[in-house]
Amino acid sequence: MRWDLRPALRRLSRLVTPMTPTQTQIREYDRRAMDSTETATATFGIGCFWGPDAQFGAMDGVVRTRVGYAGGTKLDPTYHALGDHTEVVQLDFDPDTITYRALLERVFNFHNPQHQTRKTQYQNIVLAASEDQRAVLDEFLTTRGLTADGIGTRIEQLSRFYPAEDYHQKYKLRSVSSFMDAFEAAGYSDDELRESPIAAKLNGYAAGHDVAVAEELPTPERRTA
Ligand code: MHO
Repeated sequence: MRWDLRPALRRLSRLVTPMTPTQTQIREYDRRAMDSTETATATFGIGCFWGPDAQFGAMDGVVRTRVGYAGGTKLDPTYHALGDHTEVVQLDFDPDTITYRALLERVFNFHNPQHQTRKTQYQNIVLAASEDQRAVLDEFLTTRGLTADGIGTRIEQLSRFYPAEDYHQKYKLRSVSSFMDAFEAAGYSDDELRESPIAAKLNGYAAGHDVAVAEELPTPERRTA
């Protein structure tokens, strides 16, 4: 067996040269990102939403992410008064780069559909936003020998998505002060940070995932101070 040294080298190179985007790079990346009128949206829950927010945000074709509560009936849920809702992540994606089906493949690779968690907050759930998504979902399940009624994963229609509190959005990114400083310097509000395409990538990066943006920002402005 041969050892793959690349992950270790990547971690090492991050230690030596941590990526720190400038406020200009942040604004430029977001200005060039695909408009939200051109993206499609996918919503699902696979446990605590911090992880999938970072994991899916890192993926090519995923343009924006936000975490929130859905799947229940309680009006205006909050983290500490969740009612019957579940923690979910919502992705805006470029359907020409990544399909809804490809996202479903990831979702089903990241959880066991034969199992379900007792606690509603962390249940596995796929919330189809349209007839089209439901058709893709049913076809996808069929090819895996599964049916919507025969699995633990909840398969439902998306009714309402409530964005979670700011401190849950881009949770991993929030722990990297150099990133947060850069967004602050760029003048981003909490809402803008939540909806920021570069924030979705940096959140994935902060969580240790591979993100293409790390290579797309090769010309950091040299600090002259
Ligand atoms: N309280 C758990 C999960 C948080 S998640 C947003 C933790 O601290 O890991 O439900």
